[in-house]
Amino acid sequence: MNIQINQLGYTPKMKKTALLRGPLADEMQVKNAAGETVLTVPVDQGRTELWGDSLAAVDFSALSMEGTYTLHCGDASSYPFVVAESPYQDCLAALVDMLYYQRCGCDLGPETGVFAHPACHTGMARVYGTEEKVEVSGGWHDAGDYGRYIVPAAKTVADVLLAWQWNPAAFVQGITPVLDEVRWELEWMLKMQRADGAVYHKVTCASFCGMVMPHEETEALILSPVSTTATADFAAAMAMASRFYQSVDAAFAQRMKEAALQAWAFIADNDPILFRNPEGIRTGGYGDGYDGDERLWAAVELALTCGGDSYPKAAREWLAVIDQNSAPLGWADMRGYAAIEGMQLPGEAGESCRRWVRKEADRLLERINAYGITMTDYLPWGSNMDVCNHGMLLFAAYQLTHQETYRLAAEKQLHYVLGVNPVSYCYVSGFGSRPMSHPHHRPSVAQGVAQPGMLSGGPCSGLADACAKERLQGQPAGKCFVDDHASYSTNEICIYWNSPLIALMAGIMGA
Ligand code: 9MR
Ligand code: ZN
Repeated sequence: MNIQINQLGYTPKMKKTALLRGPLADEMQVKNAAGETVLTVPVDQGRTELWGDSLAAVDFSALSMEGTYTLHCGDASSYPFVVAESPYQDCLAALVDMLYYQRCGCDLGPETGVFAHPACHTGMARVYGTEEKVEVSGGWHDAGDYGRYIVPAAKTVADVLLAWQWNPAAFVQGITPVLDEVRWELEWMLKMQRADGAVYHKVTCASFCGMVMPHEETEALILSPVSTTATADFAAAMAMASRFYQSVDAAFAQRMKEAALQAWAFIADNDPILFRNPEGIRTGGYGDGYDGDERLWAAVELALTCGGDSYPKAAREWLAVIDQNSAPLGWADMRGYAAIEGMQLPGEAGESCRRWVRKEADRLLERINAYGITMTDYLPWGSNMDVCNHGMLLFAAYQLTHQETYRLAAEKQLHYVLGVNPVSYCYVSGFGSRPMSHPHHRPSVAQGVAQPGMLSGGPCSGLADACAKERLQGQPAGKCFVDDHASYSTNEICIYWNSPLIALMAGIMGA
């Protein structure tokens, strides 16, 4: 397609911009479902070159009547799209349901269609290097594999809770209410904590299994050693969640707060324990060379949850060191969570976090390219996560300042993942005119159909798998994507790629 639009559409009030490429006529027509032209807009002949495309942006915000439309310019046209009050509602519910589909240790029934399966990974897990067995069933499978890892779990939980905080009304119920779904993960995380407060980094088999359904992976489960990144992330996520569940189930909230304090006591007493796969374990590493940002995030959440003097002091000490830098939101760098959450802290700590969020958002604004995202030359593995993370930060800045520029930039991140990109995909399976359809995701491959509601990792300019190397040689960064399940570096799915999209979408739906 040579006219890119958000394939899920727009609300009547939203700014609407189509991205045109190739030879352009002087005008763009908006046609309704009956094929009648309802609006004609001039096309500015100025062009921007990006990723091998010569682009022109055309504003058709004057279209505000609800309906289904297509755009036309010379020979080029767009996929059909709607203008509607709630164009993202169903997609948001599906993105949350995806977490339910990823449940481990749970009988999935007919509500999941062909993805139904008996409870998986229910055996006891052995602590690496010992004969000790621990019961750690539950949680969500991380991604296209069936591992369960604490570090990305903490990011996922934080994103979904932020989404809920930003706009609870956005969540019409899908399979489960959103807070029940997050609790499924939190209950598993609690099982991953050792008696001394430390938290095991992950529970997986020794290696990734073949493309089979979850209950067919029956190799022994192994708990990998504890790390301070996992323990600090756990402390942060538990402290944060305990505030959200206070009014729902005070006893559960108290359990999480105590678990967070125990985890904090462990990291306070220990130097960094950084994770690397031990001998014989070949599943995802989520390795990270620095745990200061995880400690900072934990300090901020504990300050918010426990109040009093001691934790705010710890948070202030950390803030004094780190707030001069940028504030990314990832699985490896949690400074953005410290910054966004820390905006609620009293006094100078809160001030400094608010400055920090604005500074980060301004840094992102400066980098926005013609396709609307802030990464141009290099797109990392899971770049769609970064796009959504950036959207979240921009949205947080909008909430703080109510400046339109931030909201519009956040919307651009959403439009990009839903269709305004150089490969014309809606990167969410089951949605849009051209959905990503062949994810690197074991249940989808086993059943021969894509599970719905999953965000693809998206372009990875490093061409980090054989399929990508073979198919994408010489492609510009934004086009380094192949909708093939063999391409795990461009087309896997993850709980923590869905989660920032959940937050971004919910935020925008309420803005
Ligand atoms: O999301 C992770 C990405 O940032 C890394 O570059 C990549 C390679 O180490 O690993 C990704 O995480 C994978 C994890 O290790 C195992 N489950 C699937 C994850 C997504 O591909
Ligand atoms: Zn499982």
